[in-house]
Amino acid sequence: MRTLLAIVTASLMLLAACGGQTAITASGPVSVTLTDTGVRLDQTSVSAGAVTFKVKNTGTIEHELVVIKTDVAADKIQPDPDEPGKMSEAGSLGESGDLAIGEAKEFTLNLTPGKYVLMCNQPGHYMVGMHVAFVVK
Ligand SMILES: [Cu+2]
Repeated sequence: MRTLLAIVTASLMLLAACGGQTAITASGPVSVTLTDTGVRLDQTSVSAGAVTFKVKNTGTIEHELVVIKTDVAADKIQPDPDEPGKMSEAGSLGESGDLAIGEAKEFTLNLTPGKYVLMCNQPGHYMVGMHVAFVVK
């Protein structure tokens, strides 16, 4: 009886250990909500690897999501000298493409550890606040 109890206890501890490990490596999907003045995320950091972004435009005009790997702060991205109202997309790894009002799209990118900025680069949208910092560990 004592042996059986020991086996059960050991099994439970093993299960607990496995559960903990799964939680640490879990990554995404990241839910992204685009409003007319911001980019909202349900999580601001994920583990490196294939990361799926589920993007929804809840605003009243067309928006998009651009994923940029950069050490520049989210509110310090440089303007694009060739396109007034738009920002430099240097370091861009991918984007949703244009999303109509109410439209949802998802896309997956292979992300390496580092700092990222997620932004909307429709003319003028970055300036009103459509950008947010994101971290891949
Ligand atoms: Cu926008």
